[in-house]
Amino acid sequence: MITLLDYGAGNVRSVINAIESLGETVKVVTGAEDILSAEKLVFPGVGAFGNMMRILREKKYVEPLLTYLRSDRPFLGICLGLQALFGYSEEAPDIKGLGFIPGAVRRFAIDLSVPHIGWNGLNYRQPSRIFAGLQGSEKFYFVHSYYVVADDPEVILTTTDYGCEFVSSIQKGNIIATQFHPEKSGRAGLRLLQNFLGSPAQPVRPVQTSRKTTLAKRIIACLDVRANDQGDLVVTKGDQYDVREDGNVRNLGQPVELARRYYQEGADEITFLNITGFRDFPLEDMPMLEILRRTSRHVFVPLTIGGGIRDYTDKDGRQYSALEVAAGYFRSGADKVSIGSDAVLIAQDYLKTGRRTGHSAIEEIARVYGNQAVVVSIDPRRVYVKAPAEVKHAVIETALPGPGGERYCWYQCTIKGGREARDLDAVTLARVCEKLGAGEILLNCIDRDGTNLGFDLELINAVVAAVTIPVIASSGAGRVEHFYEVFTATEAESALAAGIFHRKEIPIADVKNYLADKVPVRI
Ligand code: 1PR
Repeated sequence: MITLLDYGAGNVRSVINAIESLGETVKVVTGAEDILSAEKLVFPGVGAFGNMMRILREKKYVEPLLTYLRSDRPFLGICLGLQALFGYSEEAPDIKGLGFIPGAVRRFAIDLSVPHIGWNGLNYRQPSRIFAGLQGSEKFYFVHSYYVVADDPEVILTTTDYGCEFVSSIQKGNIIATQFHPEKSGRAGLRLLQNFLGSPAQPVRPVQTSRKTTLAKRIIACLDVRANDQGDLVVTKGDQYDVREDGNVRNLGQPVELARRYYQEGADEITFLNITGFRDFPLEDMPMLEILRRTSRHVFVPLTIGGGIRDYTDKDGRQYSALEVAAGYFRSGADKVSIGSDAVLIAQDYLKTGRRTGHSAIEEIARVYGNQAVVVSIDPRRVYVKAPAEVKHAVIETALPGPGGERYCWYQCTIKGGREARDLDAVTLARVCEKLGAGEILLNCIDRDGTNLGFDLELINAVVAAVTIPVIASSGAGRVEHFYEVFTATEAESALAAGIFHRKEIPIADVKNYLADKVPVRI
């Protein structure tokens, strides 16, 4: 029996699913006595340091936790569950951590995108029983803006390189904690988790294959989901967002089965977009929540869900906040939520006043679940102009002139799945959303969607240059070379595709194998 400390702010579903998939049962802590009587305690922290410590204090978990840690019974902290062990964090300087491990938690001050999101390797500093069966070259999933600095080098188990070398796991007796998420790190993560859960094995130190670790470029499979005319929820795919063929919604498969297939084929992440979410109320859309629940039982890479994340008033006048909608998704197994239409409206409001309200969906979800949990999905379309001065938007000079020979264009944001164009450009939207707390940009392109012509590199470069958060390049992938192109001609951290995977034109493994000796990928 594994005891799991859920303080109510994060997605513990994926950790429970991963532990259960290894044949263990999980008891979730409901009171301090559960911590004190635990035999093996797992603490998956999610969200923000200050909020976490505040809740731990309110629930009177701090002392029992310290008692448990001092007794040296097996403990596995994950992500914020590692940071909680330290006394001080730059994320919340006024709020004390547990102070069990001397040191501090610092924010990345580097030249690369922050948060550090994605699959990175480990430099093994010491042997540990949790490394049994690992080769040394495996990558694990990270998502964080802060890292721990341990005063005592003896506790450092692994480090990882990302702009600097930081501590990615620690061990002190039976207390182990990782900055990465084993429950989201595919087979390698499950192995590590199994090593923790099982009876203690001989400590091993895997052989390292390279001197420094590298963050892999991520390949993301995207599943656009909606009900077809018969009312079944299907994975569909549009051509420039038109998902109908001969009047019917294209049906390219079942969401849960496809997600599982992509996980097995090596997808680094899976994104579900409820593409009619803007007109339905997602919390009433039980099938979508059920899809997430079922998927997260078998898929151990990050899951993002988008569609309909906004404030909502139901027919009886009851109001739901976007945060409540997001919470429903997180509880069902999502790791990140993606906000589309509402992000455009939020940004337009912000630009009108120049002030944050503190209550937008982006701000509220980021505050509770952390910036890394908030993706903003942008659906832009090219608009050509003869000269930059014609519009007040971010205009680029394009190598692909318009129908009238125009040499300039801007990217107009749309809402409701491309149905409504707004007076806002994609570059400004990305910039404002970063300011409000978004952790990642999912950058679609309506002109390229479903065309197989390759990614719109000009759009991607313009947005990447405007923000410091990671950008997912999306729309237009048709050949393996397009992935190479997007990773070498732009600084996009990941590339998302849909049609070529659904139609089995190019398996994910072929994309990875093609890239393997050219750009860092997770094999
Ligand atoms: O506005 O917050 O409710 O969110 C709705 C979400 O649904 C948005 O993220 C929006 O992008 C998405 N969406 C809405 N309508 C459509 C449509 O296709 N009619 N899908 C749609 C957008 C997602 C793309 C696609 C890539 C790759 N499609 O990410 O997967 O273009 O396709 P490809 O590789 O086949 O070219 P809200």
